[in-house]
Amino acid sequence: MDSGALVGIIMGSTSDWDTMRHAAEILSTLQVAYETKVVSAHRTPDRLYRYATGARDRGIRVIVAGAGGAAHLPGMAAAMTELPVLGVPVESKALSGMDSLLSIVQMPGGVPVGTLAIGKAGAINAGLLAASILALGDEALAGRLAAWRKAQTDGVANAPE
Ligand code: RP5
Repeated sequence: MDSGALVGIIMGSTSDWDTMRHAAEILSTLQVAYETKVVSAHRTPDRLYRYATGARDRGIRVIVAGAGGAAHLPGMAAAMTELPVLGVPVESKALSGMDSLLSIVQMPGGVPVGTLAIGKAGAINAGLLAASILALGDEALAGRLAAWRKAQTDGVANAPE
């Protein structure tokens, strides 16, 4: 079934939403249809299998996957789909997200995950990258993305006060 979503935002736990909502917010701003799901590589492996293997047929074009700690979700999703997978390391309490980052970034050659920064900046940039990928085949979205970037540039002050 095609839900209409082009970006699948998945995360290992509801506790990741405070970070991953930033990816959702930028996609909303750019009028990109997305869906959000909690999909844990460790706690719900069957759900992950169904999600990753079915995403393309449901119309998903990019997966944004956020997880913390032993953050295997993005890599395992990438193992089961040829869709682009963007990984967001969620800032963990114990190791400040370094564990998440290293778990996501060190993929073996042949199974790519585009790994972003730890935390909010990574989630925002994953949303922007997903939009950039989709904009390659969508001129209207490319225009919205260019306008968003221009507004960001225009909003930078010349001096701190
Ligand atoms: C990971 O474990 C999740 O991605 C989350 O970042 C972390 C902690 O999960 P909870 O114990 O808060 O559910 O699987």
